[in-house]
Amino acid sequence: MNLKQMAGYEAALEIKNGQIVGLGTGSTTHYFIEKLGIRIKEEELDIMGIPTSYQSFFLARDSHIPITTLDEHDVDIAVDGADEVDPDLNLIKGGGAAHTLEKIVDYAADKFLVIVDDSKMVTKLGQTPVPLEVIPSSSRMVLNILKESGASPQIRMAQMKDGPVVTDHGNFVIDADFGLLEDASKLEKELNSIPGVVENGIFSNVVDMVIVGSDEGVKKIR
Ligand code: ABF
Repeated sequence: MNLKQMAGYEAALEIKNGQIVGLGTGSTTHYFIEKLGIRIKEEELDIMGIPTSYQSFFLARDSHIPITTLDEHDVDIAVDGADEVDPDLNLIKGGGAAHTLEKIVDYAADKFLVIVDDSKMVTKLGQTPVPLEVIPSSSRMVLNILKESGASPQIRMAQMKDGPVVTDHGNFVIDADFGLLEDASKLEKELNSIPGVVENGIFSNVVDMVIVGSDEGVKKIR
């Protein structure tokens, strides 16, 4: 079992019968969703999932997890991946371009559980750029504002470099390198005040537990 799989499978064991579960996006949550589907079938559990992307929607459907929406249900627990986790359990997310809906579902949950391998644990956020989902027509203005603030921003391009990455909501993603973040919570609020920014990938003061897969086994940090 690889480290992401260890974390994902352990998180699936945290889910209780009757819960409404936020289903995160990415390769680590892939294992979580897969295992949750197996548990629902084998233990005949009454659990429903709220996907955070088309990717997790399709995976949940293939895993036979009944699906619901935020319109119909509150979220008991959300399980999601991350690109960076700091010692205070603040996050950078959005490497998968799904952070807007992830943030809506994860922040709505009574309990938010993050699953990562130990390469994601950092002493300070900012080793990777901060992703911002932006309205396409605003992207030049947003780039200018970010540059003026001292960041190095760029529009995320698709792997074939033949066009920008487009989110599930039809928007672009700007990756803004701020260097190491001195005050992640402040930056999270400031970035969302730029016109055209839909949501940024800093998740501060919201995580209840991190499950880390490592060579020494699974660790739970609260
Ligand atoms: C999503 O997937 C993102 O918010 C985060 O950027 C990424 C984590 O990816 P992985 O689990 O594939 O490493 O949760």
